[in-house]
Formats: sequence, structure tokens, C-alpha cells
Amino acid sequence: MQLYTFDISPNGKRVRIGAAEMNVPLELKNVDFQKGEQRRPEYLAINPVAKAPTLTDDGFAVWESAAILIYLATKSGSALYPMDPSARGDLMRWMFFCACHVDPYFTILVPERFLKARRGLPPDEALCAYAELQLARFVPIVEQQLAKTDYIAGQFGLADITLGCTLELSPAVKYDLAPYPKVRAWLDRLHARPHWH
Ligand SMILES: N[C@@H](CCC(=O)N[C@@H](CS)C(=O)NCC(=O)O)C(=O)O
Repeated sequence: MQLYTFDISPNGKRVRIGAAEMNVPLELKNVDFQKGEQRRPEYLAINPVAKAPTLTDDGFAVWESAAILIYLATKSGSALYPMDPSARGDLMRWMFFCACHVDPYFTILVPERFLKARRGLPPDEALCAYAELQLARFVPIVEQQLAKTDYIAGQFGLADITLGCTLELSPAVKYDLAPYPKVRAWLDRLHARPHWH
């Protein structure tokens, strides 16, 4: 299987970590966004959204990092995506929560506070304030959950990988995790895992 991504992609990192945790070997294929490779016809043929990552498996292509993780876990029968319907429902709820209520606001903060800063440009403060306002509603939910359990859905699983790869961006985008000690301790636990790099 091939994973098309680039080195600093957080969504690509989710898949790299997940595959390593599941002992699934992947051939990494670099998509050079600086050269616009994501818009080349051969890449658009496997991912019309022109984003990374994309997984290919014997002619089948899947994109959206959470979907790729579920595909790999289903194929490998990994316990990171449990078979039990309640455990799976619990895990899926947190993966959708991440995609719907956390990722969109980091997707604002990354370009505004990280990418623009690298080019010496100021962030759009109104946009950042909107993202912060939304996160102030949703990150406390993660904190509450982690007050009850060491990992998001009880045992370490795919939801830790998706949420972790987003929330660990907090320092880079100047999102203050000081009010969330359980989230910080959980990120430390994730960072101590051998494949988390
Ligand atoms: N929801 C998608 C997000 C994919 C995404 O935004 N990827 C970023 C890299 S981490 C990207 O390709 N950005 C370039 C762009 O938006 O043009 C996923 O989870 O895979």
C-alpha cells in the first residue's frame, strides 16, 4: 500500500502513526505541494480534493485520514478499531467529534497563525477569535472525558490518533492548553508511544 503525503502534514502523520501501531507497512510517496504536485492529473485521479493524505491499495484509493485509518484497521483486524458495537460506536463518536468540532478550527489557526507567520504576515484576528470561541466550547469536552479515562475511548485507539495529531498542534498555533491539564497529560502519554513521531 502506498501513502501519498508530505513530511509535515498532520493528517498524513495520523496515518503513519496508525499504520505503525497496527504493524501495517506503507510505502511513503511524497506529494510536493510547493511544486503543485497535488494538482497534477495523476494525483487528482486518486484524490479529486487535491489534499493529503491519500492511500492506494492495489488500484483502490481512499482519502480522508480518518477513513484511511478505519480502512487499515478493518483490513488488519486491529484492536485500535474494536469489533464490539458499543466500543466501536464510542470510538466513532470521538472520531466524528474531532472531524466536526475540532479539526475545522485548527484548520483556521494553522494557516492564520503558523503558515502566515512563516511568511511574516499578520493573522486575521477576527477569524482566529472565531476559531478560539468555538474551541472554547469543544476542547472542555475532551478535558472532561480525559478526567474519566486515560485514553479517549477507554483503551488507546484511532480516536486518540486523530484528536492527538490535531491538539498537539496547539503550541504551533498559539492555542493555550493551560486550562486543560488532562489534555496535556494525555498528549504526553501519546508522545511517549514509540511510533508517535
Ligand atoms: N479532512 C482531511 C484534511 C486533509 C488536509 O487538509 N490535508 C492538508 C495537509 S495536513 C492539505 O492537504 N492541505 C493543503 C490544501 O488544503 O490545499 C483529512 O483528514 O485527510
